[in-house]
Amino acid sequence: MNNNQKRCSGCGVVLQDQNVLQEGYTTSLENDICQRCFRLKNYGEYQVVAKSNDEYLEILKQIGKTKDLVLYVTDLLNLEEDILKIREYIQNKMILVLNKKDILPKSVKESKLIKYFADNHVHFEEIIVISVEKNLNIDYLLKRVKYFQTTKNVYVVGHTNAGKSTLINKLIKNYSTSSTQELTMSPLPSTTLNTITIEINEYLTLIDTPGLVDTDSIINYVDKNMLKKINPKKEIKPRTYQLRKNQSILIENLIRIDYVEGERNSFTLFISNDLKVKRINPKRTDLKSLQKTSYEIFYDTDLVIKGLGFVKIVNKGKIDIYLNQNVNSFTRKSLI
Ligand SMILES: Nc1nc2c(ncn2[C@@H]2O[C@H](COP(=O)(O)OP(=O)(O)OP(=O)(O)O)[C@@H](O)[C@H]2O)c(=O)[nH]1
Ligand SMILES: [Mg+2]
Repeated sequence: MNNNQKRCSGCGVVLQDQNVLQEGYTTSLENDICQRCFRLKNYGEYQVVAKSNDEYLEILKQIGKTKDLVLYVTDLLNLEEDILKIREYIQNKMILVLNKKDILPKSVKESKLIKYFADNHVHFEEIIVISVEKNLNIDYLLKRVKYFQTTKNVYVVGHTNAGKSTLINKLIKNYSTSSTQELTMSPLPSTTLNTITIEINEYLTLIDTPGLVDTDSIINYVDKNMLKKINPKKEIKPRTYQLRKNQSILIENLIRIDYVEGERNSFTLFISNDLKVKRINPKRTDLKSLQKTSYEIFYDTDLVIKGLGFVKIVNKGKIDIYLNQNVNSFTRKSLI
């Protein structure tokens, strides 16, 4: 990248005034942000950008060459299947930041979430549960950043939509002495398009990054209205369904879960309250044309649907799930 080129202060893309259809377009190079960020900030109007992960992996490799502290931000509702994957690229000192605590039920204890990862033998300097939205543990996070940082620079990495830019904006607002910059945030994937350097103060510079794109997340395959519904804005009220063998539930017109084998079982949905869920007669063929995946469930298992949330299943049994073929689902030991 040519560093002489002016970059958008919202998403990091190189600004250009030549081609409306290309990234970084602005009507005038006098502007500080691109047209896409302007529209997002002012009208909540989104324009999806397809981003390849190759560029991001290159960014991660560059970070890996430094000795700088890294904050790995993840969204608690949408934890990755393999939290250590990012470690393949960066061996730096790393703090795992579990964001969006506010959308999990209040009854879920921070200590339980931390223990879940500690028990899985993942190595981080520390695991910290936060909510940028509710300003939960942000002071503590900054204290620990100061403790572990090796140079002025601290990188913020993670999957797209985890809340990296939102976190940095909060840190600017709470602590910055020099910056009034505002990064662009949105419920869409790939909001941030390039690394952005923000000097918080004399001792701390944060570097925002675009985030790994999850092409297997449901958010890539729904329309804007559904995207708004999927993205929880409030604390999730878990919904429990007691199912017997051969009973089924539908989540909107997106997902069908059939309980095919086992004793009476409890299915608790941790998904946005705005999503409609209903029991259907299993003889109905709704969504049966979608791709089917079968799972054998053991005790206390979460069925995770990428980008949507998870279903906690208490007893053992067999289930079939029908969903868009591009969307990944997997099971894990129950988080809650
Ligand atoms: N409920 C809740 N939502 C949050 C929190 N932090 C961020 N969000 C939301 O999560 C979405 C993604 O936030 P961003 O800051 O754009 O995420 P990002 O990691 O920078 O995403 P990319 O730039 O696309 O990689 C936005 O809709 C935010 O409002 C939080 O603590 N709680
Ligand atoms: Mg961002």
